[in-house]
Amino acid sequence: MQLYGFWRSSATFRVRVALALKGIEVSQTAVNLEEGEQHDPAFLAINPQAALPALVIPGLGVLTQSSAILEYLEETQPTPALLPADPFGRARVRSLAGLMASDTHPLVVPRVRKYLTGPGGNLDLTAWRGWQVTWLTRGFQAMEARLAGDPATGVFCHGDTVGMADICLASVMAIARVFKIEVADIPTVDRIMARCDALDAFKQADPFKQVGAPATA
Ligand SMILES: N[C@@H](CCC(=O)N[C@@H](CS)C(=O)NCC(=O)O)C(=O)O
Repeated sequence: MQLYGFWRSSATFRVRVALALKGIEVSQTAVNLEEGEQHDPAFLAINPQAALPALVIPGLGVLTQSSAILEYLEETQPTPALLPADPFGRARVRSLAGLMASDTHPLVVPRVRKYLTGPGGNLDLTAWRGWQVTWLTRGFQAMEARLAGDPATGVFCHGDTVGMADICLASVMAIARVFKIEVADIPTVDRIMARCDALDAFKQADPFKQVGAPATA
């Protein structure tokens, strides 16, 4: 399989972690979002949405959208499981994952920055920073409120096994760290992040360890 990604792409981070947890090896190709390579005709032929990640599966085709890719990996290689066995637990994990990957991350992607700092919004860099801080903070605070005090929360977001919700939480934290944005008073999130940070799969997916990343944070 061939994974198209970028060092600081949060959505690609999710796929990298899932692949590593499941022990699946892929070749990786960098598409430089800073230089607009997602709009190159060669990449648009792979993903007309001009977004990362894209996973090319030989003999089958291209998968885009990190959540669809995670679900595909889960179905084709069920162990270790990234979703719990019971339907309510699975829905809870998908809901937490969606809070991060569907409702928080899309607000800070390059195309939104480009639109809001361009004629669409005329934000200067300070105002853009305020936008990033606002939406990342609200996302993490909502996650904290969901996780804290819920008996279903354990060492990780759902029980004591790492899963899809942890991957999505860590993927948004990864870009918050790249942007150097810290959110205070989210102790449950911080506790779970410390457990994720200690796992090899998350260490390997660290944006700063990817090809093309700057040497230091
Ligand atoms: N919902 C998509 C998000 C895809 C997405 O927006 N990816 C970002 C990188 S994390 C991207 O390629 N952005 C390009 C742009 O905004 O121009 C997913 O989870 O795969």
